[in-house]
Amino acid sequence: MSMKFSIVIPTYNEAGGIERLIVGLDDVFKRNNLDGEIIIVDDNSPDGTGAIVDRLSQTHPVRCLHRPGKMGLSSGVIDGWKFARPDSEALGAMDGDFSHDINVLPKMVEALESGGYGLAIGSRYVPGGGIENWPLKRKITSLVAISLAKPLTKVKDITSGYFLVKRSAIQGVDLDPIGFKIGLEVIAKAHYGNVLEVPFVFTDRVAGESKLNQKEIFNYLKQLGKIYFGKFRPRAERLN
Ligand SMILES: Nc1nc2c(ncn2[C@@H]2O[C@H](COP(=O)(O)OP(=O)(O)OP(=O)(O)O)[C@@H](O)[C@H]2O)c(=O)[nH]1
Ligand SMILES: [Mg+2]
Repeated sequence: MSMKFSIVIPTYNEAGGIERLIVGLDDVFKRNNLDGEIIIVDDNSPDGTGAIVDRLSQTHPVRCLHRPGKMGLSSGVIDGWKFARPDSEALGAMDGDFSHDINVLPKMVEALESGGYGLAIGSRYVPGGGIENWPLKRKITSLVAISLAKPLTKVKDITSGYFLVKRSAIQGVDLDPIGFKIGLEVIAKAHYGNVLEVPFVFTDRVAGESKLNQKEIFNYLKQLGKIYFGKFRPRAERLN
C-alpha cells in the first residue's frame, strides 16, 4: 500500500458526473494499490450532488463535507483538508468536472512517496501536458495569468488546481482562501522543498458555463498582489 493521502474535490452542481468520477478514482486507487481517501466538499448544491456522495460513501472510499451554501472553491479545499483523516500524510485538490486526468494521480503519489518531492502538480505547461477544447481567448488569459506569477517560482503551471502536497509542508502555513487559485497559495507559501510537475492534458467541461469572469480575474490579481507584498516587505516586519 502507498502512503495515505486525501484528495479534496469541491463541488457545486456536479451531479451529472460525480458518481462516475468517484467510481473512476476508486478504480485507479485499486489498480495502483493506493491508500487514497476522497473528500467531497459540497456547498449544498441545488442539483443534489451531496446526496449522491453520501450514498456512495457506504461503498466507496469517499466522505462528504456539507457546507450550507456556496462559499468558494479555495475555502472548500482548505475546509476539506481539515476534514480529511488525520493520518493522511499527503493532501490534494482536484476539480469535480473531469478536467483533471485521474490517471496521473498515481505518478503524483509516487513522487511524494519517493521522498524526493514535497509537492506534485498536475501540469499543462510541461512537455506532454496541454489543453483541449479551450478557446483562444481563454488560452491567452491563462498565459497572461501565469506570466504575472513568473517571478515567484520556477513552477510552470502555477494556476493548476490539481496537486498533491505533503501535509507537513502546509502545517502552520497561513493559506488565504481568496478566489479560485488555492494551488498558487500552496506554491507560493508552503514548505515543500522540491516540486515535480506531472504532465496531463486538461479537458474542459463540455457542458455548463465557465466561471472565469471578471470577478475571478480581479480576485486573482488581488491574490497575486498580497503574495508579492508578503514576499517582498522588509524582513524585520516579517519576523513579528
Ligand atoms: N464547494 C464548492 N465548489 C465549487 C465552488 N465553485 C466551484 N466549485 C467546484 O470547483 C471545481 C472547479 O470549478 P469549475 O467550475 O470547473 O471552474 P473552472 O474550471 O475554472 O470553470 P469551468 O470552465 O466552468 O470548468 C468544480 O468541481 C466545481 O464544482 C464553490 O463555491 N463551492
Ligand atoms: Mg472546470
